[in-house]
Amino acid sequence: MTVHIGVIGTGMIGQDHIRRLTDVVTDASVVAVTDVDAECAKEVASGIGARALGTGREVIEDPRVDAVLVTSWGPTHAEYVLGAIEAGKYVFCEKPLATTAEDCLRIVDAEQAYGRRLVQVGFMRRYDAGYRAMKRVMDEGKIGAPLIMHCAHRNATVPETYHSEMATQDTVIHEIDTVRWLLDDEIVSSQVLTPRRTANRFEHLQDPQIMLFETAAGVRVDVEVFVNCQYGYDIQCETVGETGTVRLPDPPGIALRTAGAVRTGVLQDWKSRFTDAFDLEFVEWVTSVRDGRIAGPSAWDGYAASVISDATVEALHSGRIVPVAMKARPAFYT
Ligand code: NAD
Ligand code: ISE
Repeated sequence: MTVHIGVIGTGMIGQDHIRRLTDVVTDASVVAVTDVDAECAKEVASGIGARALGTGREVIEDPRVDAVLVTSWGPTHAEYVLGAIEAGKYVFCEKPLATTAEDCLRIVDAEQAYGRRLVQVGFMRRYDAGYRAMKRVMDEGKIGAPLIMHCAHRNATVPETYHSEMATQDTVIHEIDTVRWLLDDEIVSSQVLTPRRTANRFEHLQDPQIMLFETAAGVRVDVEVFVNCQYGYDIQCETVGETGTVRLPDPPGIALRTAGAVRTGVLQDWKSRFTDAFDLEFVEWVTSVRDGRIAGPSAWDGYAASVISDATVEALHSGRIVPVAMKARPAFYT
């Protein structure tokens, strides 16, 4: 059975996901798209033989659409995800699920009222081969109980529109989800340290930042976020356990030996670093929609990431350790 998908938001990642749904995933077909930039939507639609519709609501309500992909700007996500739930349709929403914890909770409540899972959130690192291998080793107890995690999230540069809060809301939100998933534990407090700022940044930005999380089990996690590191896109993660450590592998690359040196390239952006993860994320999502059994990152994971992100932004502003005020997880999401 082919899963017919409607896409809301045909910008950068929307176009990338449409390409993978068209060229990589079998049994999926993008049949309708929309964007507030109608010309862009038309152009994308004509490239794949889909219909360009006027609004997100029209896409959700289109009877040919089995499942909705939301890749518009963050503040518009909640309206579309809630609309899809109301229509009883599966919905994949790029991160963030919503830009406020309150809206995330409305989605969680609406999904529970509907009675089964419809929502998946785009935390694609859970589909990365390296992270999956790390999780396997940790789940098998090969390093004993986890005690400490060290993470780094480095981007080569960011535009002037990027502000200090986005280091958490847009960037470290991926580590927030990955840490919760790898440890199968909850983050209970957050602190932000602000080192000397790089000269290679726009004036308003605190860059780099160091985030310190504590989990319910007492694991301490440090995340360095450095979004103007200049040299490339670099994601690091290591767990220290009672009897060993496990580290995320670097992406494979050739080692070029020449002129008295060994050189290995560093990828330049998240798109190339996580291509395979994004591909697998959509292969698995389409299969789960076809089978009526959504299993990827849930609306609850979207809510949890949002609450932890809020605590971290508060910690940045206050300089204090901020407790995470999260509701109890409903049985629906266990
Ligand atoms: P973008 O600006 O390139 O594209 C967003 C598109 O949404 C634009 O074309 C815009 O016109 C359209 N849009 C805005 N409001 C709309 C509305 N109400 N209805 C329909 N269309 C609307 O942005 P992007 O980089 O593609 O990011 C989109 C989303 O994907 C963001 O939430 C972002 O955080 C997320 N994202 C996730 C990852 C990841 O690694 N998982 C990477 C990049 C972006
Ligand atoms: C971007 O929005 C993403 O989601 C990328 O995965 C992340 O690495 C980058 O820092 C964000 O800006």
